[in-house]
Amino acid sequence: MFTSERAAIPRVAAIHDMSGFGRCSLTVALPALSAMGVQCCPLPTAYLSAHTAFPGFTFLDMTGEMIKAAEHWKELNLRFDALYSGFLGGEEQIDVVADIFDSFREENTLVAVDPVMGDDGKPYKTYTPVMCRRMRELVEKADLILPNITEAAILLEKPYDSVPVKPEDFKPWLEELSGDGRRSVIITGVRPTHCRIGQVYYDRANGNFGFIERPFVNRMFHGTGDLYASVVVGALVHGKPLADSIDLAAEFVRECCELSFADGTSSSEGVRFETLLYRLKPIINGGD
Ligand code: PXL
Repeated sequence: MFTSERAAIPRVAAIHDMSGFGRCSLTVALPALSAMGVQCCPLPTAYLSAHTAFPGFTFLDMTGEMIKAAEHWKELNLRFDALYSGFLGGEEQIDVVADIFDSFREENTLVAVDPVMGDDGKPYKTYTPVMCRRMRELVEKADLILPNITEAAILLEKPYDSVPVKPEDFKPWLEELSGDGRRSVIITGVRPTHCRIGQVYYDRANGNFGFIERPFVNRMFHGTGDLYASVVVGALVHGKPLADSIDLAAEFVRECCELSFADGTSSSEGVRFETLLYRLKPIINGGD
């Protein structure tokens, strides 16, 4: 008979879509977390032939299977160090994911919500206004959220053209998104100048606000937010502080973007991270 104790290595439930082509969501979360020495248990929200930026993508909603899989995980008494959600397949999945958080959360479980909804000031094709509004229910349950600037504006119901440029001007946004300091917040895609890109953050563990930046590689690649969030979650479940986890993820994503830009990978294909995956584990083992 199978009994589930805490795993020997950190274990993460990853609740995202599986897109067959375009390197995003589970196709980046799985390899990144595995490379970091973290067991990643996927709970697919939808299967798409390719992500939503490809015209004609197929879409299979997995809500029914998610409910059954979560019930089975409960019967197995599975325990997770982190519950990590991303792109959802439809409105009722907000309730399904909220229930999963409620039933699997333990005292030291990290609930990380990447409130995937859109980019460049626009929601993704499958996201309805109701889904975007209800994403706040998941945010309320999170210990950490990682919106990009578009998603931060949607969550705060602010127009996209009111997104700050200067990192210090994000402080009220971070404060509001943190729910009075209850959760940590990382806002990605902050562009203080057109040749820099970074993340502003609030760390609830110590009350710190910060900004971590890198040179901007001159192309936006799909799925970099998913890769970035996965590395942050992987570092956090290894016990790294938030600021160090952000720095590690920023550096890894920058390297992937640089390589992909140099070899002419198109923005919709996502970054060519495969050849650089080996870098994740030594960074973790190296401590700082
Ligand atoms: O990277 C975010 C994302 C995740 N999943 C799907 C997407 C996108 C962005 O376009 O289409 C299916």
